Amino acid sequence: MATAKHRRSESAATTVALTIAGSDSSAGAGAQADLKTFSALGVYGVTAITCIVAETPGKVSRIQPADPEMVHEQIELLLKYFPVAAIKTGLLCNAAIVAAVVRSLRKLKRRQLVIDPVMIATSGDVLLAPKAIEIYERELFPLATLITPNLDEAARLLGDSVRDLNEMHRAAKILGKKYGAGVLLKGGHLRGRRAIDVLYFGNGTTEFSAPFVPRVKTHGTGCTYSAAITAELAKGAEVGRAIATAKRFVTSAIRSHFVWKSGCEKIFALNHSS
Ligand code: PXL
Repeated sequence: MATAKHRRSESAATTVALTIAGSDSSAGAGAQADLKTFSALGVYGVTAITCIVAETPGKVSRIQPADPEMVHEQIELLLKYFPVAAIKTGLLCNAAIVAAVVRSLRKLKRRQLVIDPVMIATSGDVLLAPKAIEIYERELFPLATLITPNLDEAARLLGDSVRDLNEMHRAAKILGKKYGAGVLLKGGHLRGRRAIDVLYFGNGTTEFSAPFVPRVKTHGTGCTYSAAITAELAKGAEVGRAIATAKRFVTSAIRSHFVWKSGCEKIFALNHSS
């Protein structure tokens, strides 16, 4: 007969997701946002930290990359000891770290991998060394289940701007075919009445739409969205369903945001527990 102690430990086993991301001191983006999102969606999160970012929601002050071997070791250890069901990457900082991540992920047989190609913060700060983008394109993107660029990142990858919904469909398809992966192109930055994203997956495109929440200076929405997709994939959802649930989650986190007064400014943060 199972003892109470045994029953407790068995029921505590839960779905695990891994984020490979930077640490954001203000905790609205990066690994902190990913962990809060995983928890809110009932998934246990583990982390491989790629860099430490000293920042407040409006301003990146300093970035210190981790040693690439240290990034590699965190990932290897976690994959060896935890039943990781899905993985996401966030800010990978430089070419050597992207290469270290590829080295670990390439050898996984079954892979649910969401890549948020973080290059530029919402504040406009450049977060990724240009040489790293080459390795992303050549080695990391082809391993992905889903890549989640925003319009600026898609423009950088295409070498051409993406200005409206029609162009978003076209761009998602071109990038998806180019990298052999699903692409969720996020249109939030188009600033219409609705925030519309376009998914290219399988052989066609689908739209995901939610009301645009105005007057919130968001920070960490991309991280939160891709973490929520990762959590849902980890729990077994298929890609379209995972995105629909994640879109509702991020919209609600924006709508129920926190705001503080800081000198003459306001600082905003997403509410991940909404
Ligand atoms: O939102 C992009 C982002 C991702 N990861 C980390 C960050 C930021 C933005 O500032 O600091 C660690």
